Amino acid sequence: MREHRRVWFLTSNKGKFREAQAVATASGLQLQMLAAPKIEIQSDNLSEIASYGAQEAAKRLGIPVVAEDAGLFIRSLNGFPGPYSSDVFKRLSNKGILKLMEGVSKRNAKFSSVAAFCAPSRKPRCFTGSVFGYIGLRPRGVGGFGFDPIFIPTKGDGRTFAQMTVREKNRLSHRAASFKKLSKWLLTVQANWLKTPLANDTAQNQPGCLRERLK
Ligand code: ITT
Repeated sequence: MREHRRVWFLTSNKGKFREAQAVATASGLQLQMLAAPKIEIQSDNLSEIASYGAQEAAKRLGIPVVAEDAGLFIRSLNGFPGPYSSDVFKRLSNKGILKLMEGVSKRNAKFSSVAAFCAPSRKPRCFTGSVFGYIGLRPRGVGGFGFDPIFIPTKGDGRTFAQMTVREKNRLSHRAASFKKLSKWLLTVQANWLKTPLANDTAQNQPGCLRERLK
């Protein structure tokens, strides 16, 4: 039965996948990366974005899928960039965020993650995780991805996420929290879905074919 404890995670973000995979593996669940961006709706709600992405992919692929939406919420910027984090990072990067924060002393921020699971013809199920911290004065570290070099978790030791290993970041992170909950739920409450033949066991469910069906 163990070999069926696997599920596809639809994401184009390798850093995200690495972190989620480490958490899921520790719980006994194997995540497989389906390297395509999730199908996104315009919304200011992470749960809506993650749910839609998972539901739409499960419908098109005919197999259970996990999708995640995450964002950085900066208090002094009224929660910006929040659900728009992906686009904002591409346009402004960390330098742009630090510029917006010039002269701002209250630098509190949080990362949130919503991991959504959806099986075909079912309603999606969401799991949330958050981590509180603050925005540093300059980028530090080369690990992780995205806003990691400027985010310092309150419960850490003063280092940014980018100065931590994946294991260290996973002790504190929003993503570790959401994927821990999702893995536990999948392996207990929804164990039946994991008994279905694995998506990549059949020819039409090789990653290349799955990606084609998402287009
Ligand atoms: P997929 O949609 O393909 O999963 P993505 O990178 O576009 O990948 P999101 O839509 O969830 O993922 O975008 C969230 C963005 O917020 C992400 O691209 C990063 O720039 C940032 N972000 C989210 N979680 C982060 C983390 O743990 N560390 C640093 N930046 C993070």
